Amino acid sequence: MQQYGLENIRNLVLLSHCGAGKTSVSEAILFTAGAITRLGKVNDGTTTSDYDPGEVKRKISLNLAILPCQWEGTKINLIDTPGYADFVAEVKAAIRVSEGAIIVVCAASGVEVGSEQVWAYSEEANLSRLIFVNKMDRENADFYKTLEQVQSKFGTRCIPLQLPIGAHDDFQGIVDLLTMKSYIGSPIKEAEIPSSLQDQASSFREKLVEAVAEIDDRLLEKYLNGEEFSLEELSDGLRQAVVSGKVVPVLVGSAIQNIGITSLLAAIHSYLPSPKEQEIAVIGDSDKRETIEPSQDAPLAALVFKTSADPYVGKLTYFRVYTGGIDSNSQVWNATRSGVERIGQLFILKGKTQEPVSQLGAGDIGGVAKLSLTNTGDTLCSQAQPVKIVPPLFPEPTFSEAVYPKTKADLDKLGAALSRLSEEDPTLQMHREADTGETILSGLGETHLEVAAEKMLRKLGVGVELKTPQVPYKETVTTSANAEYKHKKQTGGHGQYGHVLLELAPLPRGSAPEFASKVVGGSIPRNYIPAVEKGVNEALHEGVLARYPVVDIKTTVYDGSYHPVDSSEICFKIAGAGALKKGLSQGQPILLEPIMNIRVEVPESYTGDVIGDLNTKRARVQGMNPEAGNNVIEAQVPLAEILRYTIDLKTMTQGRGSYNAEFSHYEEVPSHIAQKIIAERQTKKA
Ligand SMILES: Nc1nc2c(ncn2[C@@H]2O[C@H](COP(=O)(O)OP(=O)(O)O)[C@@H](O)[C@H]2O)c(=O)[nH]1
Ligand SMILES: [Mg+2]
Repeated sequence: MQQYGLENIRNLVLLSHCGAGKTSVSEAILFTAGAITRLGKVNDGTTTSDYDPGEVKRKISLNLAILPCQWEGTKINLIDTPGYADFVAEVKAAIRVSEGAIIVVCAASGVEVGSEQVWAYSEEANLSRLIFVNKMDRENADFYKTLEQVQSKFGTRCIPLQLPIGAHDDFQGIVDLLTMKSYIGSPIKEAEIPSSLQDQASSFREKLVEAVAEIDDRLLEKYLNGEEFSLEELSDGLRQAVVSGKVVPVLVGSAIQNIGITSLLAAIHSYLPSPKEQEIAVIGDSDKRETIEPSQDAPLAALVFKTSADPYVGKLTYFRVYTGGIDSNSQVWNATRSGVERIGQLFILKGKTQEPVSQLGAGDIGGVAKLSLTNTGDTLCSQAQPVKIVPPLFPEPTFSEAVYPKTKADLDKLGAALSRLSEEDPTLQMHREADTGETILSGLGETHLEVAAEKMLRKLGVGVELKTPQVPYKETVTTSANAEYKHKKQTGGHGQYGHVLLELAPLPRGSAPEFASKVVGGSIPRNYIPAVEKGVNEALHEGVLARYPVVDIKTTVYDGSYHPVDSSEICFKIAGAGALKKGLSQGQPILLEPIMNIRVEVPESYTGDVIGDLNTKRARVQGMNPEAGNNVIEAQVPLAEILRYTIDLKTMTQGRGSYNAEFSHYEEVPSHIAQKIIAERQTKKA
């Protein structure tokens, strides 16, 4: 197995809106580099990247995929990512372990919202970038219109390195503005620039040269003196400009026709940085951000960026080595969890296949099966020199559904299956809602949870149905009330007797339940009072309106009577519960609902729509503040109104909005809505 030096590796992520062609471009790159012998197609489910049955079925990527290939002695680890926003965790993880990115833009659809989003992520992560304008063979493809969009949305540092020759049915190849040659067809043939394109090529080359000249004083001086750059000077200057992020070259081609891909590979190899050129962000003492230098000779530091349940090897851990190396069948230190981890066989990952290797060196990406301690985000290192690499940051789940197992067998396996899933996907979380008894699965959207449910069935054999979660309504009383209940039975032999008088009083919202005894003169013997309390507490679990738990209430037992022979604890428990139910009915009961504090962040232009929509959801808007180019709207809104807000907001803002919500307090449900809820509960019970 050949080990690559740090400077002979490229880790790069493919990013774009869903459908721009990331998976097709990565397939074409693998094919062109000779890593695969057949060019697969997304529509046939035959690509190296989209191998998961869920991906084949939907014809979209759901997971990141590691796709290594070699080009001129350099190992290129492509990381294909999903474009669909529900799977952004995969994008975040891939970005974290890459030095460079290819932003794929469709020549017909232009820059779509998903591409703006991932552009912002790559900006945040400071990735060196290339833009690939794909699908030049498509009917409405327009390179220059797309370029205008690219420059207006991503800035004028996006400068063409190539121009297309022809378009649509007649797309033939590209003009390279550095070499000033044409590269036609697939397999590629070098030719002169067509005469019709010569003027355009010269003028675009001039812009490129000017941008490169600005990268360093020596070049600038030469440029200002009107001297020509050599090809080497240009190429070195461009590399410097791309690595530092000052220039983002725009390339063009067609993944489906495999045109422009050789030049794309060459650009990846020539212009994108190697792991040697990126400092490693680590977490120092007292959580301070620090950096360390990439090095092959230093002790091991590797970051785990993904964990998956592989159908053949089981739990599969994806890691990127930053310093040193890692060996098969060794021991490493997990600095995040402070424990020793046993490493078995190491693999190079290539889509769904794993190729065993004995060692992986700094800069490279690999996998290992069946780690016991380690999870996504952890750092593996040497115990003598522990380090913690900054892990990927994942968004918090915002969309929840209740999970109902289909059969008794499914129920038994549910807990284990859900924890496997959330281990695999950091944006999936589950919890049991004590108030409703439901198991709640939370993620980033409807498709995300749907895919999780499918995965649970396919990989773990657990069938579930997903439903909108129940709202944990509660009940309380609004006035004080006195109630009496006598439990008395005479059924031959020993009778039953318990008699209780209670006073119920409302407490402020959010109070702890209170119980007191004011019984005097032993009308109820002291040893029966706990039984009364137990009866009351059990009865509080189900109110009289709609069987929701009763809260914010003080119960005082103040009188009663007993029978020396027939009374027992159970009799007083029954009497306590009975008196409480009666008291609740007399206390003008109401229904309470959870109110959430919601914080919605949207671009300025959507503010009106979002506030209008919040108003239809019974929200009280409390503030609006501009923040980092967006508007932040703060409001209080009933939980019942925002159970599917993730989807509503996505539709309203084309995915540009985000929000989070947390519980604030309980409030009375307006009576016309309460009536509906009560009626629904009654029909459900019937
Ligand atoms: N005409 C044409 N179609 C393409 C090209 N690249 C991708 N496609 C199609 O566009 C769709 C989405 O491609 P895919 O690679 O899955 O995009 P991704 O979501 O960015 O990974 C598929 O139907 C592809 O066949 C291209 O260069 N030309
Ligand atoms: Mg894809």
